[in-house]
Amino acid sequence: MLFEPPSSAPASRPADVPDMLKVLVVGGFGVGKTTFITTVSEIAPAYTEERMTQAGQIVDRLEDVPHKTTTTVTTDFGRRTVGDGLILYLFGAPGQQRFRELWADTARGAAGVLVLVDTRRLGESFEAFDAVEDSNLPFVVAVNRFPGSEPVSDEVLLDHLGLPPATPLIVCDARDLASSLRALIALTTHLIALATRTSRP
Ligand SMILES: Nc1nc2c(ncn2[C@@H]2O[C@H](COP(=O)(O)OP(=O)(O)OP(=O)(O)O)[C@@H](O)[C@H]2O)c(=O)[nH]1
Ligand SMILES: [Mg+2]
Repeated sequence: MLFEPPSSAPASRPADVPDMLKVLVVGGFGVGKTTFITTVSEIAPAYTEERMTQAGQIVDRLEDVPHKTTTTVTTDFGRRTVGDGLILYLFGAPGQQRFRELWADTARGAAGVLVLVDTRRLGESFEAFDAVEDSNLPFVVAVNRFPGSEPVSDEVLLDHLGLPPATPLIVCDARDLASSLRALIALTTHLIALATRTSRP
């Protein structure tokens, strides 16, 4: 793993890092965004799930997520406290191009992004990465492992995604609390490291 975050709390925050941050959880169709926010949220999450219709099958391919019957149509919302009282407000946003108009509003004020990817369907992540890169927000890539996904090295994965080799990357299981918290801690540790670097005289 290229990026090995601490297993528990993020390092203590510099004074100029606020005690609450807005973070985005984004990714392609069915990659596990709603599952992730449901797993980590300490409040009842807010959802915008709608039943999928046959018309949607043209754009949202169900082969790899055959039990899926609903999809997020705007945002999921949850909250998680990590480390020394750092509150993360989590916004789960669809990555597909057709939701792009929502993106500016969803991303406003965000400190960083956790981008979930399914290695069986990397192509479906590209639109989400385009949106994240346009926003210039710092991000960590979280590989959400699904059954049948072939093991792939970090280097190859980042290369396929067209990302620099130093991009922070972590593996998680969005259904598992400890694993998902690790991914959130990876993101906050990354954000704190960036803030520390930029605030250094
Ligand atoms: N095996 C496995 N299945 C998962 C994991 N995360 C989510 N799933 C399953 O994948 C399916 C899709 O998960 P969602 O959380 O709805 O994905 P999403 O990204 O919110 O989907 P959209 O909002 O429709 O784009 C569900 O059936 C989940 O139970 C995971 O880490 N491992
Ligand atoms: Mg969803």
